[in-house]
Amino acid sequence: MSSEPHRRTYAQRALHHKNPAAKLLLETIERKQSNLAVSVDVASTKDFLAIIDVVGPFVCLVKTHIDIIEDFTPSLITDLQALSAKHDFVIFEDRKFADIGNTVALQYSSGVHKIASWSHLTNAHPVPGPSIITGLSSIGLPLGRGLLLLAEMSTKGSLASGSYTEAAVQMARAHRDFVVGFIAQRRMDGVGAGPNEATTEEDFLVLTPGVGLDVKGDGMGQQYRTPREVVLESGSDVIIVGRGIYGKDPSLVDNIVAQAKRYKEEGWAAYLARIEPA
Ligand code: S5P
Repeated sequence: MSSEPHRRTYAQRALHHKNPAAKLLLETIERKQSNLAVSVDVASTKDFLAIIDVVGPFVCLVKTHIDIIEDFTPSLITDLQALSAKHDFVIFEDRKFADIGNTVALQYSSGVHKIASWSHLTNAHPVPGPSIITGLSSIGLPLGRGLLLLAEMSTKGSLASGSYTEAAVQMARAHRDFVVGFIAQRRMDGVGAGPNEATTEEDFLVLTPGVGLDVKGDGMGQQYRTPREVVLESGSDVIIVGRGIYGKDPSLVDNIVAQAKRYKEEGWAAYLARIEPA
């Protein structure tokens, strides 16, 4: 078996992951043969639930921005959890926490959205330093949740590069029980490791946004690469697609299904090519 995580199958990697949320994601990817995550960035509860019900069969994960929803009520969460059970997908609230430990712990556990109570995965900017992980893990770890650090971003001119990215990976390495991987544009294996630091045992998940087959950007700084570039060439584990799937019109169900199938197939073909023996 290869020691490089991205040369192993999702199923092999699931066996060795101790964090329950990471394990669930890897198992779900394998079971559904899908490394596609859909990012559902719409403002109404009706569109939000309708899109998720339609794409559900094709995705391993649904990524939310719960604070975008204009008519939010707690029953939305019950409905989201029912869809997660019906279609077998993991939930990732893309909250991008970025404050001191005490504040993020409150933002994660409390307020209107109570994210920790329903989201298997969430993410944080490493900018405050390791205390952001301490704060979030005090809430999330007892619940079996997992955290992704934003080591890189998909946007033009992103400041998350070079030594910042290396420091993010070092922070993750020091908290492997709770930090299960990265939002990044490529694999982070060995990034920022000292010459004598053994990193062969680590298996961080890499989830990559900025994925599109038809356009290269959105006119607001977003940059798109294809599933093949992301999964095969850059070694990412999950492609995150938003407007590429529902963008034309959230009510065009046939088109959403067609796009979800298309991205699922592209993402899986790129993974199969990646794990092929050299
Ligand atoms: O670097 C990033 C990190 C994230 S989480 N770039 C991103 O685009 N995202 C998120 O992925 C972003 O907040 C949005 O929800 C999604 C991309 O959406 P799309 O419509 O451009 O595919």
